[in-house]
Amino acid sequence: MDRAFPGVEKVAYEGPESKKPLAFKHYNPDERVEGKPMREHLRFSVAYWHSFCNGGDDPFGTETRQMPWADDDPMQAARNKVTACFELCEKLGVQFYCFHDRDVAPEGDTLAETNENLDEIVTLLAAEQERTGITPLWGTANLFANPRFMHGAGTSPNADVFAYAAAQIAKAMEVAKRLGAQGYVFWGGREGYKSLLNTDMGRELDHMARLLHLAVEHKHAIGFEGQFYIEPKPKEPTKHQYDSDAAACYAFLQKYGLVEHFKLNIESNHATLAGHTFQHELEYAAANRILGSVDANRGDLLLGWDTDQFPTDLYEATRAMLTILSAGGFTTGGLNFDAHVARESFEPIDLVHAHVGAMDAFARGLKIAAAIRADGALDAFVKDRYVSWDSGLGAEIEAGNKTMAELAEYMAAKGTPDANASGRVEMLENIVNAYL
Ligand code: XLS
Ligand code: NI
Ligand code: NI
Repeated sequence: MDRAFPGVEKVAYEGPESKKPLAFKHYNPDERVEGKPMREHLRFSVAYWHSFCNGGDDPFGTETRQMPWADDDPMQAARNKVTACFELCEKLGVQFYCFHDRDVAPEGDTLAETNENLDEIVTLLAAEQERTGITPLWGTANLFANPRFMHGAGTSPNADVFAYAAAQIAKAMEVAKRLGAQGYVFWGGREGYKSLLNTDMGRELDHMARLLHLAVEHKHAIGFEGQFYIEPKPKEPTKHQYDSDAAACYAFLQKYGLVEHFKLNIESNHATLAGHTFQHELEYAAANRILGSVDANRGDLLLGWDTDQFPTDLYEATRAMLTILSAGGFTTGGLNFDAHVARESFEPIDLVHAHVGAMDAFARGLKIAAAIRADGALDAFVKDRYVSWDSGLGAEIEAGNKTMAELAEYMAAKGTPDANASGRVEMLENIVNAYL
C-alpha cells in the first residue's frame, strides 16, 4: 500500500506564533509542566475504530471518507490499517493506540477462524510496535456490533451469547497482554434494555457482574497486568445502559465486590449524554479514587447523541486538566481520542488536522491548569471555604466525636449559626478566564 498520509511530515512544535496548520502551537512533548514532560501528562492515544474503520456513513448516507488502506479483501484491508495506524501515530508523535478486537481484524465464519485472523494481524501490530515503540493504551472486545449481541452480551437472556462474549473477552485480553497494553476497557454497548416489559433487570445485573468476575479471574490466570476500566455511557445504542454514569458504575462495582479491580474510563460526550459535565464525571471518579483514563472527545449540546467530535474547546480541556492534575495525573491511563472527523472532512489529511488540534487543545489546557494551580488561584479559596471544619466543632464532627443530641444541645445554646461567606462564583469564573 502507498503511504496513507502522503506529503504529511512529522508534525513539529513551532510555538504559539506559528501559523502553519500542521504544526503544534502548544504541544511540546519534552516541555516540563509540574515537573514532568507534557507527553507523560497527556499520554495521547489514537482510536483505531474512528480513525481507520469508520468511513463516515450515517443513517442518511453512505461512507464518504477516502481510506487508502481500504481493500476488497478484508484481511488485506486489515493489514493496510496496521501500517496506516502506525504512520499516523509516528507523524503525530503519539505513543499509544486503542482498539477493539474487531477493529483490527475481520470476523471469520467460526470463532476459531476469527481468532486466526486476529492472531495474524496481532503479529503485524507487534512488529510495528517493536519498530516504533508505540503500544496500546488499552484494548477491548467489540461485544455490540454483531447481531448475536442484539439482546446484550453479559446481559443477554441467551446463555450461549454470554459464553461467546466470555470467549471473546478471554482472547482480547490475551491479545492485550501480548501487545503490552496498559489497560483493558469494558464498554457495555448493549448491556441495557430497549423495553422493561421483556427485561429482568436484577438478573441481568447479576450476570454482568458474573462476567466481570470471570474477567478478573482470567486476568490473574493469564498474568495480564493491565488496568481494567469500565466506560460509563447512559444510552445509545440502547434506551438505557446499566453503566449509565460514573456514580452508577461505582454503585455496581461496590455491590458486586469489584471496586478494587476496576477504574473508570471517562468519556466527555458520554458525560453530557448522562446530563453531567465532563468535569463532573472526572471529579466524581477522582473523589472515589477510580479515575483511570479518558476518552477525549466532544459532543454537541444541541444534539442528543454521541457525536464524538474531536475536542477543541479550551475551557473544557482546562477544566478536565485541573481535575486530572489535582487527582495526581494518569498512571496507566491517558487521553484517547475517541473521535471521528466530520463526514464532510473526507480526506486522510483531515484526520491529521483533527488530531493536531485536539492535542494542542489539551496541551494548552494542561498549561493553563498548571498556571492556575501554581498561583493557587482556586485552591486557596476552596480550602478557606471549609475552614470551619479544620478545627473546633467541625473537626470534632469530622472525627465522629459528636452525637446528634450533642449538636442539638450546642445549637440550642448558640441560637444561630455563624454567618455564611459568599461563594464568589462569578469572581472565580473571572479568575479562570484571566488565565485563558
Ligand atoms: C462508544 C464508546 C466506545 C468505547 C470502546 O460510544 O465510546 O467507542 O470507547 O468500546
Ligand atoms: Ni469511548
Ligand atoms: Ni462514545
